Amino acid sequence: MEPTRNRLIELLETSDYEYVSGQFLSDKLHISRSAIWKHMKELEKDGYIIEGVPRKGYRIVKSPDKISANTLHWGLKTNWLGKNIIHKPTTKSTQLIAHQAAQENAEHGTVIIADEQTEGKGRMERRWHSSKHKGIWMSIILRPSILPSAAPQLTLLTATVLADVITEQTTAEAKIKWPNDLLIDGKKTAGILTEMQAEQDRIHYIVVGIGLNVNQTSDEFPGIINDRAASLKSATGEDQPIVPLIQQLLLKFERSYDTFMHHGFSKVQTKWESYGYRIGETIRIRTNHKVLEAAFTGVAEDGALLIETGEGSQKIYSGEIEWF
Ligand code: BTX
Repeated sequence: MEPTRNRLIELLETSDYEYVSGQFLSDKLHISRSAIWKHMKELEKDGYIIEGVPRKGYRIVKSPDKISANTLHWGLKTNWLGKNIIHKPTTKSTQLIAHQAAQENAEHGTVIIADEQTEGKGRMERRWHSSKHKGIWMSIILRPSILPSAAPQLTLLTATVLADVITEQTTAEAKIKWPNDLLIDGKKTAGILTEMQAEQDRIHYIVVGIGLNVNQTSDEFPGIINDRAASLKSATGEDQPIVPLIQQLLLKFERSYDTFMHHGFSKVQTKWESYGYRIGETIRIRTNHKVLEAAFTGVAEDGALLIETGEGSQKIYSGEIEWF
């Protein structure tokens, strides 16, 4: 990110669409007025519409709905998340870049985001379709001082953040299907991939990958997932501006993460359960050695699925669930 340009955007933003004089900007930024003008031209390349009026100054008329480190920083209200943003127009997978950056000591809260991924990753080597400009494809680097065994809690936390953002920013109703599918009207709208580098009792870093379908129309998904996938647009019929959505997601994530680090998991757990898909219903679970029929009652601290059978409460860590 260009620090001067970012500061320039901040100064223009605090003026709340009023004109800011070239002299004021040049005093604040310690650069000449012609340098200010050059920065304005660069911002226009980023998609900003800027009005410059002699003797009045400059004002931002419209900020672009195009992802870049600048557009994301403008109006981002977080304290630590996304202070460092790496934006790629196209990449294989933001997870790969995040791992590389984390190994090169990228700071806690670094965000890697792409317009398009050519080899987006799901869990267990599955693919995640990430078409150009149609969704939020991003990875967050975190360095929490928690035990590796608590890492699944962060995945559950991320799911609740996504559910909150979808519910608050759109007319759609989000549900979380265990473990981490975000559904709208029963169709997968977002996925989360959490990966970490850790020793037995210490996490070096965690990469939380978030894929959220935003502006695909229902016929834009590949054939095999067409009837099982949704986007915010396909669910609501409305185009969603992507930059404010990312900013909201980052802000909510930061708040929820801070609460989690200071006060523990219980809030996340309650929230997860309030969004839980078919919670309270009877499910059939096929594990390695048996098939169980039980009531799905919630999630445990370690991310396990909680069920209630005739013999009491049980935790399930992996298995195929059939919903009736
Ligand atoms: P998952 O394993 O739960 O879901 C993958 C499955 O979901 C696929 O096998 C396919 O059936 C279906 N699917 C694939 N693409 C989509 C899509 N766009 N919408 C709905 N369903 C789909 C979920 O894995 C974890 C996804 C994380 C994606 C993020 S994007 C940023 C980061 N970078 C990266 O490479 N992955 C993460």
